[in-house]
Order: sequence, then structure tokens, then C-alpha cells
Amino acid sequence: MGQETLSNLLRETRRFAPPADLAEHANVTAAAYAEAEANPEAFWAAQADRLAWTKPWDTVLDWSNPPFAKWFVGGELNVAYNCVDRHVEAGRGDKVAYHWEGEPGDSRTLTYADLQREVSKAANALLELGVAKGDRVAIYMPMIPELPIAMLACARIGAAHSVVFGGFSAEALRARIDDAQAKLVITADGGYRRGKPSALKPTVDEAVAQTPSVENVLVVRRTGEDVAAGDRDVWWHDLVDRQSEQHVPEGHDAEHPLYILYTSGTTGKPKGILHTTGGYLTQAAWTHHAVFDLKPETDVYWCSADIGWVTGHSYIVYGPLANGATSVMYEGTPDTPHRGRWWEVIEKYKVTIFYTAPTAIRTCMKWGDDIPAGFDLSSLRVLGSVGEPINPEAYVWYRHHIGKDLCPVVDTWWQTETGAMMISPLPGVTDAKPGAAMRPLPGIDADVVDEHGNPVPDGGGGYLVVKRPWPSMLRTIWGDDQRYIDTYWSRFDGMYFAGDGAKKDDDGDFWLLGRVDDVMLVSGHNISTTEVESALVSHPKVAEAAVVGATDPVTGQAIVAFVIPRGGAAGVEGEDFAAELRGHVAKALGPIAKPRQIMVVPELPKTRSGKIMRRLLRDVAENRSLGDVTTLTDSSVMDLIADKLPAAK
Ligand code: 6R9
Repeated sequence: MGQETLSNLLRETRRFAPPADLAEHANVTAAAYAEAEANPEAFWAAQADRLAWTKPWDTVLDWSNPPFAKWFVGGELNVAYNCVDRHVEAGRGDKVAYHWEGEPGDSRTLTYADLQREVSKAANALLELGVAKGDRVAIYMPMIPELPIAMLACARIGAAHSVVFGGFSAEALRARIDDAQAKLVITADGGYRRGKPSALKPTVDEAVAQTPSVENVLVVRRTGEDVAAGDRDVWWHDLVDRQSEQHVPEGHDAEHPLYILYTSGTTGKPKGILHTTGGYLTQAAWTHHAVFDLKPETDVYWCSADIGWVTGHSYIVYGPLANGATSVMYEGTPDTPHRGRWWEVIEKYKVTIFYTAPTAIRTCMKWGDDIPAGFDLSSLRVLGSVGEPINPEAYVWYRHHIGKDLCPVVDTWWQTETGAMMISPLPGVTDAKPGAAMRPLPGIDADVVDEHGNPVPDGGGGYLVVKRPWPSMLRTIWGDDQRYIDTYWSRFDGMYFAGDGAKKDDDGDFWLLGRVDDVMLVSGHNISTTEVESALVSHPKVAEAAVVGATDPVTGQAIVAFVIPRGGAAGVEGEDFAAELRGHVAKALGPIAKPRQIMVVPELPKTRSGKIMRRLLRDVAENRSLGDVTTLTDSSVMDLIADKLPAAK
């Protein structure tokens, strides 16, 4: 970053107040902010009390050895018991935990009682394979019910799981298995994606050929395709089906490892983010209750993420189950067999709360408004967004076309490292602004600081930090305490550095501006890619935009934009359109933010979790050969973009 703080260009005046009846019956009211501020530890202790503990804690927070936090010291609990058994014991065994929808149209319903039986059998199976408390289990699976069952079975016996997203390569899987020294890999023959079986087992075979720590590979049959039988392989149906349905869960220490989840990162070895038991479940459950206003008796909740990402861990598995929610879980892609599949699922299960990512919302904008219009979405009452800054125009589209202007949209900022939501509106409290994550949640002390670590005034921009430990924070990077300190706690003294830029508007509300590595420096001004992208997306003909700073002899960096037109938009080729968009950005943000160059492209390069990979676009804009493309969803996208290149210099 340069000398100046991040520019603060975008002005947004739209406000959306909570619907009156939602506000009246909201799970959490404005009083929570004051209560948490007065005594954050007492506030979190009260939220931990929403869970069942087998042994009470002695101390809420031990911060005597920063940055290594311990929450609920001395307490013991079992995460699987909290997510499953206690709902059955409370007489809610017949309540649906998951309405599972397979991509080919098959479906399964799992009640909490079903889940208790399945998780107990799976826990017994793991024990039979010699997996013990403290061991690590790698999970590489499609979005089928056995995935949360496997995670809960690990949690039940105190083995830490490491879920690796099913789209990762054999080498990525091998590196993660090796780093965690996993004893067992749980996988499937494959899953369904884009209308056909997509194999997983061959990738596992390749990975475990070089991982001596692995004693067994447990394989679920999903697609029925042929798989090679290795001598460590065991079929799930052979082993798990014959197990006892009884397994008595024991309490584990509040700081016992629950899971490791690797963040890909743009450089270097992936970081194994470690989450532990008590604090993690407390914050995952409370935020799910508060931010979605979940009413477990009546709501049907759906998070469209893949469980391979942290969003799926906290908001498909642990948060919703701890709260006794009824969830939808969907196996496949949004456009199979047609582009209305998600809306069809919402109509079918009468989903009331829907949580997705800006990338998906912009894709739906691109496909056209008429697609969601063909389905009954009237059951919806709260909408959520996560993963990237949501452009104000995408927010308004989501609210209007999906939420019928009745549903509050909660833009939730958090990270794999934070474990659960940190900054978000509350749907019954906040007058939300499109594009803003608004305020740190009750109990969270986040701020925006300048390069010296001093808080910026309202209206200023800088770096997002967290100033006080929070229950679901990462405890370390697996096997590398020093890297944990260096990455997160060394940039600013005594503060957690998230790596994101942010600004506070004149009301003190927070706007996230993307990763600080992506900020552009144009003629001495720091300009956020997010703001220029949002200005482009506010043009009626633009569905998606990605902006990068390319080296420029005159201005240091110049803004280069890649745009995808909205479905059906006419006149989106040629210099006239580029000039129109340049003028539009200049009008919205000022002439300094005017892109030097605009390229109309059919697709953008995204990571497998849907975040735009600006690094690759920078390579294109600077006519360099492409860097590492292994985390890209679809590498042919870069060829499509390269075809447009004549315009690029
Ligand atoms: C949950 C998740 C974390 C990074 C984070 C930030 C970006 C996530 C956001 C957001 C703006 C939001 N991010 N939510 N940016 N507004 N509501 O996505 O975790 O995969 O670890 O990514 O995603 O840049 O630092 P993870």
C-alpha cells in the first residue's frame, strides 16, 4: 500500500429498514450490542450456555499467552452430541435435519433421529479402523449426506477432520494429508456434477500412493462407477452398515482440536487453520441464530456453499445442527439440468432463509431476471451473502428478484480463520446499506486502522483488524505456531490483521474493499478494485466486472477492467461501449477511477470457492505469461480471455 489510506469514493444513499414483523419477533435486538460491549466475556459465556456441556468451564477466556487464546478453559462438551443427540433427547427426533437433493433428482430426508443412528454407526466404524481421539482424518467427498455424517463421527470420537474440497487435485490432497499426517481418508467413488458422474476415488488413489500415514481409505458408493480396489480400501456400506447404532459420546476439552481446514492462499504452502471445540461451536451456533434470525420450528434454511469451504463447515454443518435447524443440502451445480435449479429447490422445500455468494448472484444476473421469475420464491424471508464484497447493484438485484423487496439481505464478513461471522447486519435491527457489512457483531471488536495501527475516523479507509480475541478464532496454523504469529499478529501490535482493506463511512458503518494485495495505486491514489467493480456493475448492461491495476509508465498503475454483459443486453461490443462504461465510472467515482482499458469477456477466472483471481487478470493486463493456475476452477477461461487480447495494449 502507498502512503495514502484507501480512497473512499463510492457514495451510497439507499437504506433498507428491517420488516416490522421480523423486527418485532427477532431473536436478537439492539440491546445485544450494549450488553456485549459492557462485558464481552459474560456475553460469550451466555452464548456458550446455549450448548450442553458435560463439565462447566472455570474461565471464559485465557489470553495470558497472546496470540494463543483459550476459551471456556476447563469445560468439556461433545460437538456431535450438541448437534444431534440433544435434539433427539428433547423430543425432536422426527424433525428433519437435512432435506438432501441429489443433482440427478434423487433425494433423501434425514431426521435428527436418523442422523443420531448414522453418526453413531460411523463413529463405531472409525473406532474399528483404529482411529482414536487426537488422530486426524482427511475427508474428500461430494455433497452427499455421508459427508456431514463423517465429520460428526470424527467430532464424536475426538478425531480432527480435515475436509479437502472435492475439486482439488491429487497433489493438493496429498500435501494436505501429509501435513496433517492423516490416518484415514474418507471418500466416495464420485459425485454428480453438471449432469454426469465425476470420479473422486482415482484422485485419492494417486494421492495416497505417497502418504505413508494413511492406514485405510473408507469409500462411499454414490455413482456406482468402477473403482480400483487397493489393499487399504474399505467400502462404507460393508463396514458402517453392520455397526451398532449405539455410541455413547464423551465430553472433550473445550480446546480439543475439532478440525483443520486448509486455506489455499495465493503463495506458499497452504495453511492448516486449526479450530477447536467449545468456542468454535459457541460462535458458529450463536451467529447462525442471530444473523439469520433462525426459528428452528418453522424455518427451512439453505446455504448453497460446498462443505469443502469454511462456509459449509460453519453454516451447513455445525451452526444449523447445533441450533436444531431443518436445512436443505444440494449436491450439484446451479445450472443442472437448467438454470432455474436453485429456485426450483427453494420452491420445492419452501426455503425461508437462503445464504449464497456474490459470484452466484452475479451469475444469476447474467442469466437474466426471467429465470427466477418463473418460480414461487414467496417462502423466503431472510437472504445472506458471503465470500466477497457484494456490489450494491448485485445486492439490490438479489433483494428485488429473489427477495421480492421483502427480505432483508445480510452481508456477512468473515474468514476461514475467524471460524464464524464477524461483521454483519442483524436482520431485525439494522437499517442495511447495499454493499456494506455494516457493524461488527455483538461481542466482536473489529476496527479499521491506518498503517500505524491507529483507528481511522468515520469517512476514512485502511486495514481491517480485530482487537480482542473471539471464541471461534483460529488457534494456530497446524504445526506452525511461528507462521500463525507472523501471518496474522505481526503487522499491527496486539491486533489480528485480516488482510482485507475496509472503510468506515460517515455513519461509522464498515465497507469491505477486498484483499489489500489487490488495491491499486493510480497517480498516488489508492483505489480499491471493489469500488470500481461496483461502479461497473451499477451500469444496466453489466453483470460482472473484475478490475486490476496494470503497470503504467505515466500513472504508476492504470486501471484495467474486464466485464461480462448482462443476459440479453444489446450493443455491448466495441469502443462505444467501452467509452460509455468509462464515462459511467467517472461519473460514479470521479475521473481518477476511470479505467484505461475495458475488455468485454465471456467469463472471469475464479477460485474454486468463487472468488475472482485478479492476479491472473493482472498477468493478462501486463502481457505476462500466466502464473500458477492450479486453484482456478476452469483453466479454459483464461484462453477465452486471451482471445480478446488484441485490445489489451
Ligand atoms: C467465509 C469466507 C475470506 C475472505 C475475506 C474477504 C472475503 C468474505 C466477505 C468478504 C467482503 C464479505 N470475504 N466475506 N469480503 N464482504 N461479506 O469466504 O472465508 O474463503 O477464508 O475467505 O473472503 O477477503 O478475507 P474464506
